[in-house]
Amino acid sequence: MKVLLTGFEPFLDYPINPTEEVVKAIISEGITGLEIIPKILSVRFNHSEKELLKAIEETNPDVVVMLGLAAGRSKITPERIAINVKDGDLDNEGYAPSDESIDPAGADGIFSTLPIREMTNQLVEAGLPSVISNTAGTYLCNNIMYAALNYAQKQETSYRAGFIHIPASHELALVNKKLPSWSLDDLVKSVRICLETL
Ligand code: PCA
Repeated sequence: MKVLLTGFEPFLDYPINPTEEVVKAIISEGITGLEIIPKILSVRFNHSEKELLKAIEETNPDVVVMLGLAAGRSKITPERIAINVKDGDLDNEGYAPSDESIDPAGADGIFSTLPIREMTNQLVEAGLPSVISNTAGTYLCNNIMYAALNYAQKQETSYRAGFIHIPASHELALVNKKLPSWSLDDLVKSVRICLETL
């Protein structure tokens, strides 16, 4: 099974994005039975979606698993749904959309097609706190989750897709002192378990 695994570059007040480290670690360790293709996306409303869809076209994956930092969350949170909205803080090229649609002709919301319940169950069983999240926000993470699922619905030979938000790493929390954080080892272990449920 071919999996496209994405992370994001740093953004806003977060000089480190642990998703980059997690993707790197998963690639170097590998997971039996999965061919994992890494892709780090920029945090730019006018580019991230294009970068992702290009990677999907080039690699033709069976599954797209997207990772993002949810600074302030304290659990691993597979997202249930992406909504057709772009709204939020400045991105990395200084653009901040307000109440825009991602696809003006698209559905209001699209559900993840990953086994999110199985993922949270497996994580909790392994002693790693996890709950399903019912909102991926309206920033870049929601944007690329919506884009991947919207595009999947338009393909003949399609793929499954979904998004997992992860907490800050200790490394990031040492710089942004108010953030709850996890060890990088536990973040990597968690994403590995999520991928194994595929
Ligand atoms: N988290 C942001 C965008 C990039 C990232 O890692 C988000 O939750 O939208």
